[in-house]
Amino acid sequence: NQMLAWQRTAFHFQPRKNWMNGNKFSPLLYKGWYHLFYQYNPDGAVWGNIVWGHAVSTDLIHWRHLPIAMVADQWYDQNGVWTGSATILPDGQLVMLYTGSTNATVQVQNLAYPADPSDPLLIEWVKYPGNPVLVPPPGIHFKDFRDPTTAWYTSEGKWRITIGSKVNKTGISLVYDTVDFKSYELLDGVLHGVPGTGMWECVDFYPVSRTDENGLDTSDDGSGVKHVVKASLDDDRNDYYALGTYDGVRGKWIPDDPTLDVGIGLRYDYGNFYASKTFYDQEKRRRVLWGWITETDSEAADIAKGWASLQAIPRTVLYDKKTGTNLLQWPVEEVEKLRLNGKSFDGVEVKPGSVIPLDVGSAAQLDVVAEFEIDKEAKEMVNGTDAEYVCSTSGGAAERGALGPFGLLVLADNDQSEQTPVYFYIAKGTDGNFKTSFCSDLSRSSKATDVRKGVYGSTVPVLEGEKLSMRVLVDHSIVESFGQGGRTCITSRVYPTNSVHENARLFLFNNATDAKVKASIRAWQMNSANIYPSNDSMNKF
Ligand code: DQQ
Repeated sequence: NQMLAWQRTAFHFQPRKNWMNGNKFSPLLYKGWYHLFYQYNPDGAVWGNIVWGHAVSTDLIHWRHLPIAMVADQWYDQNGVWTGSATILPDGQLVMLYTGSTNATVQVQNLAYPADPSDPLLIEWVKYPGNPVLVPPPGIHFKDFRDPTTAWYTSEGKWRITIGSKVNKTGISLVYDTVDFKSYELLDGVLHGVPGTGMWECVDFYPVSRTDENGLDTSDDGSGVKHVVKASLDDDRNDYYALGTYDGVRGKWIPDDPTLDVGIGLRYDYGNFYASKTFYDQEKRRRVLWGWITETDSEAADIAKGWASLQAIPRTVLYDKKTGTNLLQWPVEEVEKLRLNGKSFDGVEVKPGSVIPLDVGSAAQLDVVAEFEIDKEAKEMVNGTDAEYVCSTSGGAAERGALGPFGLLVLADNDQSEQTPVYFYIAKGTDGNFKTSFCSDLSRSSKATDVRKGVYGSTVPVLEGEKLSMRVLVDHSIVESFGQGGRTCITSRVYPTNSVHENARLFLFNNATDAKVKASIRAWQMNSANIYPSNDSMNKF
């Protein structure tokens, strides 16, 4: 379908055709290759017939597709080879646990391993003859038991995993210990649970350092460490995380702030970002987060274009030492290799109610870093109000306040009849405190009528003396936005009909009524990533 062809992205990972969803198991680095195994429907552009698609990379940007790694060929995975996680043992051995949906649609956990551990491409997989290794325990519904995590080491010298589930409306994470990945012991109680959050999918559990700039191996523990619990909520299809403390003796985790618990507090991303997973990159000593970006057009459109969904640019994840309340997510540094034709615009004054074009050439593939300083006087003059500004219920970039919105218009055409604003909005409360929101408004992103067009976003912590900053990656039908160094992130799918390819432009805008802002921008066009078919010669890498 010619008309829809441009929606394919240039530097985000996607299969050549058909449906893809979350990561099959945590992506991992094995003998110098990053592996992505993903949920794939070989027969169509909608969910179903799930097998493992497989691709490899040496830099997380350029990929080579490999043959399907595992198909549904056993009674214990006949209805789908679902999400799982890999664990690399101290001797370098790789073990994999994954969820199978059985011939009776019971969710069970299975063990698999590489047929040839010396093959860095991990082409062939073997399923353990004793599968399944875990079935739903008493009290757990047979369809509520899935997505085992990477294992971590306990002080008793065992391996521990957690698996998402629910009891009534309480989302929970069950904990098992094992020594051989074949037999397991269910611990009393749960790692964590939160009432009202429903089924927890793709649970992730990992340490972050409170002191260092590097990521940590999943088994790292100790006083300089905090632990993150993340759950993908099946009910609202968003990924929520919380920071807390892990008690390894009891196998329990406690949130730092119960009002910001898993599923009721922070999200990795306030746009479309689901079923994400992290892994520890032992070579670059970083923790890398991968998320799945869904379509927000209609299923009919997906079938017409013959494919659905992409993977977000992998992000490094760190604890934010400055705020102490959130993670920092940032596109992996390798993406910067794609930058071309850098342009700078320094100290541009953007008056209230104005739009300024930024001449960067065609703007359908961009990496933009922008810094904003808001006029101090306007901030001092403004009156505080009781009303909270909430991106999702606001009037978007068209709703004017004294101190916002201001930011960038991406994927806009010349007259901005199509545009996707990414912006800050500052509001003063009656207590005199300022609160900054970071939002993306899709209401005018497309003239098409069968696409979702909300206003996405959330508040973003801004500390005394900090300028406001954002980074935006634009890739045809994806806009990934990182506010304040990655404290708040928004990934959007947008489906412009006119502001495509050469017609796509970049603008600065300020729709505040009172405040002038001064903006400094660096923008690069982005090269396309190479995503090779599996039968191409390997030396193209
Ligand atoms: N999709 C998988 C499940 C997982 C869900 C099946 C996440 O394993 O819970 O395709 O989207």
